[in-house]
Amino acid sequence: MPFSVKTHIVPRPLHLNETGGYYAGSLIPDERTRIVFAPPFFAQAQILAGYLRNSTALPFPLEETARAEINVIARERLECGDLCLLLNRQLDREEYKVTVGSHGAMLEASTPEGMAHAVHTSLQLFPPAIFSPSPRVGIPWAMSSVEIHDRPAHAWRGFGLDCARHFVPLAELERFIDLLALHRFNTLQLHLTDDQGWRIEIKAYPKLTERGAFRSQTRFGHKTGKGGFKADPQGGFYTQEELKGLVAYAKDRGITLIPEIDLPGHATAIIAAYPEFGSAGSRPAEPTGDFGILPDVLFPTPEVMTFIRTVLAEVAEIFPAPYLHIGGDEVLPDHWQQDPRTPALLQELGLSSVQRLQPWFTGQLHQIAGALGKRIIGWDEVLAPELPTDTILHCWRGTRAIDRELLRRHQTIVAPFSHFYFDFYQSQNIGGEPLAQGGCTTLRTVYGFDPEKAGFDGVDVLGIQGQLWIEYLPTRALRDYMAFPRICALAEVAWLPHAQKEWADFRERLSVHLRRLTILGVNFRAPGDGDD
Ligand code: TNX
Repeated sequence: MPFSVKTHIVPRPLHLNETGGYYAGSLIPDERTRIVFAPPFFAQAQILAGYLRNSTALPFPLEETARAEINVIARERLECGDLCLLLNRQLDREEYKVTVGSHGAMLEASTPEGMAHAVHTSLQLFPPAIFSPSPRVGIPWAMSSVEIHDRPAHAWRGFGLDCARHFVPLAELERFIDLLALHRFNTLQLHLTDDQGWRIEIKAYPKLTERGAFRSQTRFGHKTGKGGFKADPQGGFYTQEELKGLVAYAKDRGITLIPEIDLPGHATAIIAAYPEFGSAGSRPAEPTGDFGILPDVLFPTPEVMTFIRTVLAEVAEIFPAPYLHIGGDEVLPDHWQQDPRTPALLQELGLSSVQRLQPWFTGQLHQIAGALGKRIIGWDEVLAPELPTDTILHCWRGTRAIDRELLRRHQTIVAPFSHFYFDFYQSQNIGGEPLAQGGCTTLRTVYGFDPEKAGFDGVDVLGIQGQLWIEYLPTRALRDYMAFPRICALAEVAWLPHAQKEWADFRERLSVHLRRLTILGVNFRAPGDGDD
């Protein structure tokens, strides 16, 4: 028996017609089934073949077709029993179609990004075991017959991963990209620097990683609770070559990597490496193993501005995305206030108070990034009357904390902690849960997010983003547990128009989807009955 004739795709495609099912014309691949691809889609054909070969042990030879355009070869190819990845120039960048019948499967897109979505949706038309990394026997490898025509509601479907509080190994980043691609996200923001570690090689400033990437101790438990510090020598960083490889890996899967260099606060690791860049009061011996908001902040001397210009130029070389995320969150003015150089600096810059220093700083970052051909993204604390209007705001505190009039001047990424921070508990019943940041954001809370009700009506919303901060998540297993299945719900919030979401339908599809995640080795939290 086939596992099901119903499809269980997450996130749900916008238009899906279940035209048959296993007995009514599904595609049953065999030794002769080929993956035929139009030239732009070689990478996506390889990704598809990789999954299919691993689990089925069938050969799935790749064959490039010279006649790439859908209208020339579609029908003829479909009759061959092949899986065909074809160019359809009529579709938008992320729009795609999938048509499956007993005589073949046709995937259509106009760009590699669109084709990546077509591939990841198509894989979900097979039994969940298709995601097995090793051959499985006794599975009916049928692909459900469907007609899908799909496109996302939001242009920016992002996820922000903290790689600074702990070092996240490169292989885990690749796997995380695979999982985001499976859920048709298109953006991964890497939080590469913070008080606890600097994770990106910068050739002009080698001490950033020699000293700034390693620490000797880490807090256990919450600051407010019993806890304390334990000896915990750890750290690590990514070389520029590794990151360039990761950019290419993500691109083939339809995902753009956005680097975040958090400035001018969250700077303990920088100041540990280069003490002369700090303000009065900041002399950390190493990146901190503590969490929370720390007072270490850069002091904008000419040397520091040169440092920032050089760092951002190296970063911009690695990441081709048109954006640089410059952080800007949680900057305490205390050390600026205490620094004897501050009064002269304020006078020189014509600033009325130390409070105007961060807006001035953001303006400098805007200029530096602009000269590199990039737009800046900043956390919502950078919002100020003098903020250049092409700055993208990354709203994490919710619109109540923000001046709505000012917000309307900017393109915005919607990322409120109340719904999209996956370091929060996912159950009211925290007794059985691993230590988390606090708060509670259940699967249902994530799924129910409505941008209009959250105060983003009238705001130029670019899209949606979730975040995983990893202060309390030192292992991959814990990171999986907090990220999944909330990422599945987030994916659907980002992909479908709000009115098209249906909680009961999502939960039903999710039950099958969780079998896929199990086979992929994801340590997700099994959703409970009562608390989600
Ligand atoms: C706030 S969100 C932060 C992070 C923390 C997070 C913990 C933001 C811009 N700053 O540095 O990790 O809260 O939930």
